[in-house]
Formats: sequence, C-alpha cells, structure tokens
Amino acid sequence: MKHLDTPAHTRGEARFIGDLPEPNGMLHAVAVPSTVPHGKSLVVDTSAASAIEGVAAVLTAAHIPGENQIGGIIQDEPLLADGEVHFVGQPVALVVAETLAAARQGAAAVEVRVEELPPIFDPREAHARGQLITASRTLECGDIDGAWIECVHVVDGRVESGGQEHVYFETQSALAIPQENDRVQLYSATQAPTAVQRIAARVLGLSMNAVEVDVVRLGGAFGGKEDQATPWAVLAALAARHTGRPVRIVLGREEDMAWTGKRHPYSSDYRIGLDAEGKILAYEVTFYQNAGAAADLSPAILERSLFHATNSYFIPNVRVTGHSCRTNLPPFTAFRGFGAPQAMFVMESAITHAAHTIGVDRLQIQRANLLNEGDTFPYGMAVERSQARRSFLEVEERYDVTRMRSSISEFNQQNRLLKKGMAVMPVCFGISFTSAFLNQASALVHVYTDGSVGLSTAAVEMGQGVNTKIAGIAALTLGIDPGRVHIESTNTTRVANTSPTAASSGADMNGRAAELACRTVSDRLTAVAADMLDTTPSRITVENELIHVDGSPTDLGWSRLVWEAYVRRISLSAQAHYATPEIHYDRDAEQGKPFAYHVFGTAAIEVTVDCLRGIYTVDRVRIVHDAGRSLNPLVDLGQVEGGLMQGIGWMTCEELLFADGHITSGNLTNYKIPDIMATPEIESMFLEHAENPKAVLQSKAVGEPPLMYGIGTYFALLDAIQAFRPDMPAFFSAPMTPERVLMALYGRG
Ligand code: LUZ
Ligand code: MOS
Repeated sequence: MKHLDTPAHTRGEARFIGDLPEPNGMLHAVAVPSTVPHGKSLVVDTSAASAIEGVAAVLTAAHIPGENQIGGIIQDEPLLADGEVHFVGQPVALVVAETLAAARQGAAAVEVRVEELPPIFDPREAHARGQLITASRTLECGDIDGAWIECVHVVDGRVESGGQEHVYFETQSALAIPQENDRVQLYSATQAPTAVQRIAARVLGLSMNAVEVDVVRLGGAFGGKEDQATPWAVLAALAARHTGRPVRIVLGREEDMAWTGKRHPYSSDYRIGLDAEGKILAYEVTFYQNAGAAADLSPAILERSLFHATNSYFIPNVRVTGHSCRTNLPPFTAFRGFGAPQAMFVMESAITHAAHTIGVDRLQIQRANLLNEGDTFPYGMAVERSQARRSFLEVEERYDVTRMRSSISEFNQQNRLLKKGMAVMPVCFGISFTSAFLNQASALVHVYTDGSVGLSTAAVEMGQGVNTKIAGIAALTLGIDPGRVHIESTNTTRVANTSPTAASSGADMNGRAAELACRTVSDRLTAVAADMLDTTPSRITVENELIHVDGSPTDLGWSRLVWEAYVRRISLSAQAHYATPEIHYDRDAEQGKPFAYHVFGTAAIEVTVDCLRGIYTVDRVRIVHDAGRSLNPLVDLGQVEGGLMQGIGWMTCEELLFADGHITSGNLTNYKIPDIMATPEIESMFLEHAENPKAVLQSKAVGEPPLMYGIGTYFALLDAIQAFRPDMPAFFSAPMTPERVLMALYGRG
C-alpha cells in the first residue's frame, strides 16, 4: 500500500496553507521582529506603518484581549514583546494589510526603540550566571563515586554539538477566519492542533469551544511545528479578531530560518571508566543545553537527553546531570530525536576516546557493553525484548564488518591522499512521550451507507505516512479494501484534546484508537450479519469485503451488510480513546517506566576523505532496523532513509551559526543540507521475527530512531582522518564540516 498522498504530491495538487483559496476580504500578515538580542524599555511606534496605503492594522502587545502568554510547559513567553526583548526575531508587532507587499512595507516602517542589555549566547556562561530555564536534574544509578577506583581506564573530555534547522518544505503558516458568534476557525500548519486551540483561546480571551483548528497535512515538520507553529496561528487569530476579516500568515524562508527555533546546541562534559576487559563500569556526564530565550519544550527535551545518555549500553554506575540554560537566541525546540541525539553523541564520543586510549577498536567496546535482556536503564526501567545485541551482531555478520575493516585498511595502505574510515552506530530509543499524560489518542469513525468510511484521529499527517498506516489498520480491522477508507483532516471539533503528533508515537497511539473505534462498529455489523445468516457472531469474520462463516465466504458483501444495519437503525459511527498502559515516572526519585518499549537498530557507515582538500563522501550505510512487524514496509523504509540523511546532515554539513545573536547561516546557500548527491548507497533491512506486543498489530514506532544512525558518520570521518594522521588526538565537536576536517588533517591542534 503506497503513501496516500503520493498522487497529489507528484501532481502538485496537495494543498498547503499557502495554497488555500483566499477567502473574501483576506488580509496578509507580516511580523516585525526584534533586531537586538536583549533589551528593555521597548517602545514600538506604529504611526508611520499605519499611514501606509493598504495597511489595515498594526498590532502590538497592547491589542491582546486575553493573556499575552504562549508558553506551554512554563509560562515564560509573550506572543508579542512587552517592555523587553530576549532574542533577535522575537515578534514585537504584527502588520496586516490588503496585500503582502503593503504588509511588508508596513513592517519595515514600524519603529522599534529599545535600551540594549548585555546578551548571553553561551550555555555554560548562562549556567554560571544562574540563568536556568528550570531546576537542573540528576539521574543516578549504582555507586558512581565508588566505581572509579575499580576502573583500569578512566578518560574524560568535552563534547560540542551544534543546532539544526528543520528545513521543512512548508514554512510556518496559518489562516484564521472569523466566524459568527465570536468564534474563530484556524487552519494551522501544526503538529499540535489542541495546543494552538488552547493558546489561541488564552490569548484572545475566549473559551476553547470558540476556536476550531483544522489541519489537512503539513509540508514536513520534524518537531519544528510541535510548539512553534502556535505563535503564528495565534497571531493570525488575533489579527482576524481585531479586523473581523480572514488573515493569512506565511513566513518567508529566511524569516523562518532567522526567527524560529531549531535543535538545541549542547555542550557536555563526560568521564568514562572501564575495566581491563573493556566493560564500562562508570559513566558521568553533564549536559549544558542551550535553550534559547524561553522554555518552549526544553525541559522535556532535556529529560529525554537524561534517559538516552547511555544509548544501547548497560552501565552499572551512572550519573547524568542536565542544565537547561537560558540564552538570548530564538527558543530552541523539538527536532526529531528530541534531545536523544545530543546525548548519544556524547556516549559515542566517550567510547571512542576510551578506545583510542586503550588502543582497541571502538567496535570492541561497543559490543562488550550492549544491553542484554533484563538489564536496567539508569532510570530504573528494565529492557524487555532487547534487540540491541541482535541488531548489532546482524550488522556485523550480514555485512561482514571484519572484512569491511580489513579492506579499508588495505585501501588506506595503498592510497596516500584518499583515506577511508568506518564506524558502527547502535541506537536504542524509548517510545512514549516522557510526559505520561500526553500518551493518549482518540479516533472517530463513520461508516456511510454506501460502505465507504470516514476516519478522524488526533494524528497529523506531515509526510511521514501516518494516514496511510491508519487507513491500513482500519481496513484490516473492518475487513475491507483500504481504498474505502478516507482519513479526514485533523480537526479539534471532531477529535478533541489531541496530543501533538510527535515522539514517534502518532501511528502507535492513533492507530490503536482507530482500531478500537473500528472494532466497535465491526462488532455491531457482525451481530447483524449473524442474524441475517442465521448463525452466531463468533463464527463471523469479514475478509476482502465478504462476510465469512467459519472462514468460508458467503454471498453477503460489505456494502449490503452496511445498508442492512442502517435500515435496522444500528449506529455506524464510533468514537474510541487509547491511553498507553503501564507507563509512569517519578521525577523526584528519577525512577520509573517512562516508555512503552524501545526501538533498536544498528548502522555501519563507510566514508572516504580527500586528504588534500578536506572534502569527503559518505559511501555506504548498512542498517539493520527493528520495526517490529512493520505496518507498512515502504513507509518505514522511507522513514529509515530520511532519518538517516537528516542525522548525517546534522553531523556533517549543517552548521548553524550566529554572530551577536543574529543568524549568519540563515538561508539555503550558507546553511547546507545534504542533497541527493550527498546520499550514500543505503542498504537497510528490518530485523525479522521482531513482533512487538506493546504496539498496534505488533509494530514499532519508526519516526525518530533512524536519525541517530547518522551519528556514526562523525566517527567514521574521525577514523579516516586518523588513518592520514595517526597522531591526531580525537576531538568531539560536531558538525564535522570539510573546514573542520581540513584543520584536523593539517592544523596544529
Ligand atoms: N515531544 C514531547 C516529543 O512533548 N515529549 C516527548 O517525549 C517527545 N519525544 C520525542 C519527540 N517529541
Ligand atoms: Mo517531535 S521531535 O515533534 O517527535
């Protein structure tokens, strides 16, 4: 079953917010950003802007009828700056006009005056000055302080990882349409329709039932629209309410890149201790998360960093500390992996450092410490059905890693200026929102009298194929062709109180809710069929749109059964709710079972470095991935390859840069994402016989884990550089851009 959106996408017919036909009288909105990173005594003079022809309104904090507050976890973020500014790009005003050109002209004419204050950009400096978003957290297991003396090898060091721009195709956008009785309808490119609804209501001083949010699909999101679609939708709603006219806002690419949040840069310290056999006995790590100017999702992201600090390894004595540091940059936000990639990069760096010091292949240390069945994570959860070792060994055997290693050595002996390198990267990622309450979803199914099906869930389609998966689940549950099932838009009036489509759990949870709702209708239909066929419901099944008795087809078809049920006045609609069972976490004790299960997998990555110029290619990536029993192998393969490429980009060419709080990598010529030419030969397979009883139809979530395979690329490049320059000490500062490679090859260190 192919991705449902493929035909519309390939023909250019898929509609995004910017493609929606303009409602009558629609105005265009453009935000006015702060151009200083930190300041007080803010004065916004709108008089010149208001005088421009076509400008309908210029809105500031003073125009907000409700609360000027968009913070989700912590209420520390105004919609429009009031008195102070905290980052370059912070909206201070909104101009709405008859045309986009007039709105832009108006925005340029708004005069902003502010007394500048000293900004902070470095998370360690913020920490030293007590600028924390939230209380720091420490997760511990074993006896970390006592463990060091048992260790034969102890090394420590520092790791830096950079931010990452989402580069979703569709920029942040929203369309607000005022409705009668003070209601407002919002079309928003958001992963979190209910967050938009809640915060629009809060800012406008309305109740939530006065705000309807509708989402057809997004042109990509990757976490960038989990929290940060909200301000743009709420600004559009504010302007619509103020003017009584529809208002659309669509950020330009450079506006989006400059003003909106990205993956958090981290600066970290580690210390790792091993015994003589290469067993890791102790690991201590401190994360300094650069949170930017407001909390956004940073506390939750830091929590996931804590949980994934030890990646796929069992370590008996661990201390992990996380600081969420407030700086004067745009608030950093969710990005595929959600704090786990940063943590895993530190773990792999520590292992690499230890391997170099001991003089063994890092593969040996990795292999010696993989999670086994029943091992516990530092947060107290035991590993069930661990596929860590299985996927690792399967990569080693199937792709003959030993031979890969020896042919690379041979190549390196024969070539002076071209050097190859390789690395193996295991991944273990917990599935469930770490905030337990978010692990719920709902579905609403209608079977129409012609036998076609309309299905609504809380899931948002953003290209990841969640609608395709859910249509497949519904079709299987009802016993009909997937072509009969239409997945409706995600709409807060049909499915309420939605969790964001995030944490890789969209298909898991909404698929389950859809299955439950379809099961209810199917049970009712089965009772009708049993009556029609003069048998008992337990003997009835529906397969291929035909009613079967004891597994044999009858001549009663799906459509006739549906019509008969309707005539008998049986409800053909159902609503269902699913809440992930068993999960819990105690944040005081830092112990619990935060995840329903874990996803595992391993990648082997080969690279070639041109040691004259510092440029490189990622040649081949081989992956064994644990998809459970895949709901849709084609969709899952797309997620594995796409995630990998995004991880490779983060580790190699994507370098996010700021100067004095202004982005200097603010467009797609100076912020380089990997393109088709940078794509390696990818060979991936799913682990066989990996049924997962913890998710719908024995499947596993797939969205985020594959991104972390890309981390191996950094270590493969280090490997190649060290083949050229064996005396170069390893360093752990991502991304490994060609410039950095060149400095490593020839620099003074
Ligand atoms: N979003 C969130 C996420 O709110 N909580 C999470 O645990 C999470 N994990 C991954 C991606 N998004
Ligand atoms: Mo997310 S990083 O929106 O799953």
